[in-house]
Amino acid sequence: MAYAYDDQNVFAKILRGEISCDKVLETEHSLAFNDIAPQAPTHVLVIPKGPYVNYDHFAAEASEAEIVDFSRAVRQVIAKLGLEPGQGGMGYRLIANSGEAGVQEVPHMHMHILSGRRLGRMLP
Ligand code: D5M
Repeated sequence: MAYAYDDQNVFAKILRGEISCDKVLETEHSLAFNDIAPQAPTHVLVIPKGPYVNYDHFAAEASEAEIVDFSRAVRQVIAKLGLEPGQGGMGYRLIANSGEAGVQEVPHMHMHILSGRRLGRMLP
């Protein structure tokens, strides 16, 4: 089944410059900015610039260049904020809510980077 992308979602508007964001980092294919409703002292969102609905869509249809760029952009944010575990940083959590079960609210693929405090366990 084809993935239906809604270009009126808030992250599409950020990418088009129609609304502003608190930018952390930008690469050729990705953009990182602070979450508007932070759930931890550090809460950054990383999005691909391409029109992908969720992680599933992105991993299935993005080019290798986009996937590598995205993966590295996540890591660049982590390094920029000094979060690298085992390298003096306190570590972090990555979350990509996708679809209904994931309770994804914004239908543009995004990765949450959470840190700044010891996060509660989500899995038993
Ligand atoms: O998370 C969607 C996330 O997007 C949620 O943590 C709030 C954030 N959000 C919504 N609008 C904005 C703007 N305008 N700037 C920055 N962050 C925003 P989900 O995984 O879809 O539930």
